[in-house]
Amino acid sequence: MTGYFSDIPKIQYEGPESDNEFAFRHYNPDEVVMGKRMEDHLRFAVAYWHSFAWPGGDPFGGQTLERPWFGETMEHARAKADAAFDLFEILGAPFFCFHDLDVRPEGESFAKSCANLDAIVDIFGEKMEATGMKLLWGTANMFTHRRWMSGAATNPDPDVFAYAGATLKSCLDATHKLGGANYVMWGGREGYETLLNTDLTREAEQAGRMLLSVVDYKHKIGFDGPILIEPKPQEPSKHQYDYDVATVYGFLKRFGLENEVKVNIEQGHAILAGHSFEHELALAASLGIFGSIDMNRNDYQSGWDTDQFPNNVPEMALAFYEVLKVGGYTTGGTNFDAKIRRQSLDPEDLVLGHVGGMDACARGLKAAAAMLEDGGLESMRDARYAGWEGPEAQKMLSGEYGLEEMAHYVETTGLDPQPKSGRQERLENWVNKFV
Ligand code: XLS
Ligand code: NI
Ligand code: NI
Repeated sequence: MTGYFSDIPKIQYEGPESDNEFAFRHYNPDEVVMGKRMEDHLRFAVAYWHSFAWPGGDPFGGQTLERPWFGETMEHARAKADAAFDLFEILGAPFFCFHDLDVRPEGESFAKSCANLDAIVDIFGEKMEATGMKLLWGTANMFTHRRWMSGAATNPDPDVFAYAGATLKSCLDATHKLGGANYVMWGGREGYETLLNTDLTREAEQAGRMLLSVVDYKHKIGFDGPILIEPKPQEPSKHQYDYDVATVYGFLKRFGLENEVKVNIEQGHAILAGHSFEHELALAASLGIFGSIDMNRNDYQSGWDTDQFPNNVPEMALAFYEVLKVGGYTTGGTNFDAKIRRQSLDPEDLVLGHVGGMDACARGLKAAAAMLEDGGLESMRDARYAGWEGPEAQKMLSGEYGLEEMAHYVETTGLDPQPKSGRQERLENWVNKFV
């Protein structure tokens, strides 16, 4: 331990009865759930930006958090890396995620910025080797600096498009070098404030072209993790192009990338889009594009992306139910794209935010596994669709019966469909047995 977290012990599992706040009550990495260790199910990741780079600002005030590694020099960046790996060790989270801007100071030129990134990547490499930490994903910050104010790939200025391409290359290289399991692209400022100055058709073509180039380059360097797009409906732009899972899928189809690119689904973004989290997970699974999760909620009253640690176990249970149903993560994981509140000043707050989130996920996972093992929900759902096994139903599905054949079938049999209960309350009660 290098200092900042030195008073905080490594967090161990002590069971649900423990009174120790610096212990897990539910997350027990070695416990086997549905044939797999919890650690391998959940694949927790710590997000570098919120935990180490965020100063605690909001639209009404600046920095509240004081960290010895805050500053724009390489020395600060190295101190930040030391603190980050200390926190990873305390938590026993096996993965982390970062943007280029989180980990290195911006240089005076693009080349200097890249050199700074390379130097930090070397340090990460050594620390990962020494600790066994892994990179869940890397990504490029193409939204903070003023050059990105009108978008990156969707910018009206081709010079910014070029700068975005160069930035993506540097971050893909860094992610590849560190053995990253995925590469994430959240839309950042790919969207618009007003249609009055925006050409939707061009901007979509630009975004598609850039994504094709990313996929090309990924294959060229032999990066075998998936590219993940992270949907979000608004913020920072009034309208974000990657609105939700369905919109992203349509975009991928349009450019023939639906087998190359998957999604990173963030709980809070799902809610902002007017969906439930489990809806977005289930839809991605059904479309074959489920990749990974950003496990951070919003405040339900405030209506913006507050990026809080998860603490609602029934919500986690329904989410992990969808994850288990699709067979669990492959390359993905549970990234806490979450920040503590701006009044949470102490190193303990940062640790305990993660501990609580990990425990909420673990409880949710266990409940989800119990629900799946019981099988009640699946059999009740199957029963609801059982009629489709019949021979006429099969003919309608296969297309053998068109409208005329259906009319003939209804007329000759005198068919008179009787409504059946959707049983929602019974199903909700059933779920409540497990959470
Ligand atoms: C912002 C996004 C961002 C991505 C990474 O709302 O969640 O943090 O996860 O660029
Ligand atoms: Ni996110
Ligand atoms: Ni977000």
